[in-house]
Amino acid sequence: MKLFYAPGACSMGIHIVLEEIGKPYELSKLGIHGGENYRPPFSELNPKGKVPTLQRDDGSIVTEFPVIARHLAETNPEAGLLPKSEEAELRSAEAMDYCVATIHMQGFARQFRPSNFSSDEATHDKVKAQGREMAAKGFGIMDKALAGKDWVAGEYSIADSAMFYVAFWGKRIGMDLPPNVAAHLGRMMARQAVQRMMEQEGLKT
Ligand SMILES: N[C@@H](CCC(=O)N[C@@H](CS)C(=O)NCC(=O)O)C(=O)O
Repeated sequence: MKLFYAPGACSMGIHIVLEEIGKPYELSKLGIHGGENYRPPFSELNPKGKVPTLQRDDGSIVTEFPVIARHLAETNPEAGLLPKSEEAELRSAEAMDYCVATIHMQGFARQFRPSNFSSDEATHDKVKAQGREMAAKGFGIMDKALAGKDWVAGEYSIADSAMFYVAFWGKRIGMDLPPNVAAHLGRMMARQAVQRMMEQEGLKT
């Protein structure tokens, strides 16, 4: 099993899942800012040019954060990364999808890569501001979902890794995280799997 990642990118969440599972795996670092992800050999493995990318032991490739996270949790049931009740599993999937597809891909993507949303450079500040607003709204929604809970779905699950990376980004760019989201980030930072991921990716809090 090999994870293609970029330090501090959304692949952090899958890196955490692999550390929680605790079985041996390889890491392969990609320079996504220099475009290594769009050049061979990586582009031949994953033409989408994105991290996280998981290469399984038979050489096959799995992409898309929620799909990789779910696949790892399902194939390693002893790690207990999927909630036991059907309702909690539904809430875990719902939260993970919202963190990845909305908070990340709509909110943060506008802030980090405004040129993907508008080719007119004059509008980029506006695009970034709109992205910040979307991410803030997303944190507000997740704050309510986390009320009275330690973890997104009640018990710890793969959704917490997705919540972690968007909140980590929010803090890093100076956004005010609402209290339940900030407390969740603190709980995640205290987990050994997260600390190992941070150390391996060379990240500081
Ligand atoms: N839909 C993908 C999104 C992955 C994604 O956007 N990854 C970013 C890093 S956070 C990336 O690889 N960016 C490189 C690029 O777009 O050039 C997923 O869920 O895995």
